[in-house]
Amino acid sequence: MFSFCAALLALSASAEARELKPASISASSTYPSDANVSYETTNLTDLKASTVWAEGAEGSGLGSWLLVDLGGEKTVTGAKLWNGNWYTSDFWARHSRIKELEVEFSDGSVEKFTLKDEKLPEVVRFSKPKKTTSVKFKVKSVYSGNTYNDTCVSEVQVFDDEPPEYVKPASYKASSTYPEDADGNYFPSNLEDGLVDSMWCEANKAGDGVGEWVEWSFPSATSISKLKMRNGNAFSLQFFMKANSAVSGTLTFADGSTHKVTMKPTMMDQVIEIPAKTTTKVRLTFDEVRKGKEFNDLCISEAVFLP
Ligand SMILES: [Ca+2]
Ligand SMILES: [Ca+2]
Repeated sequence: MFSFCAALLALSASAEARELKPASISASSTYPSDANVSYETTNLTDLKASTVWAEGAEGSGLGSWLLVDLGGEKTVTGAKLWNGNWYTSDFWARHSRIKELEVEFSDGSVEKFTLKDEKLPEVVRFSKPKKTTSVKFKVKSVYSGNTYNDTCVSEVQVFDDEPPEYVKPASYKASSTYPEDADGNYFPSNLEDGLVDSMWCEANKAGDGVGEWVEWSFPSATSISKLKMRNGNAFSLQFFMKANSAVSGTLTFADGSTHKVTMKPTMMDQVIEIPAKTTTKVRLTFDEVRKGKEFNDLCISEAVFLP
């Protein structure tokens, strides 16, 4: 649908914990960048699954590692890895992915995981909350790429033992969802992965997104008072201008009451205050959209409700 790699997630296990912002990430080696593509470790936390780190060692990089410096002692409970090269589904198959992963903490203790060979973000949960100043991810074995030897990781998140800042939905519904393509999927769960190049897009060919909706269902009645979102296709300004974005909508709560919201025409984070409401679900129906220059589909990159 878009001529870039949207990074995309299916409904998958997510850590019920809060994401930590690493101070820095270093690596045992990094594949040399060329004029067009960088493989630097900064790509691991740039909120884009379509940018990747690749190891620069001989062969498939066994023993290569990534060291996430937490900038002080933190209690970590798990991590989420976008394993492999998520630039496109084709590139994902071309490059090697981590199979056996060793996680080492700053006290030298180690936990071992075997990752799945699937283009899905994968959560690894540590056996118990661990106090550490760093988390080292070490490649013990790989699933070989069909074209290249180099092992890639596209994005990394590390979690602590606090609840997430947003109300985590139990499930989503949508009026329509754009079909998966070479760039990935457009499921509503992309609204809460923290990434700007994964999004929900509607699939109504006749319309521009007006009347389309997304519904968040919470595990129990929960108080919400803010909608935090990244409007449109937030991959880049260029792509933001190409696809439709939301201008206004109506929130409908479990009791049938409604509240109108207005969204700013920006791909940056925005927080929309709403009257505090305790509800088991909320539906956002789009009333007005801003037309893109190239695709007549409404996309939203991130949208979560805050207490
Ligand atoms: Ca990235
Ligand atoms: Ca997203």
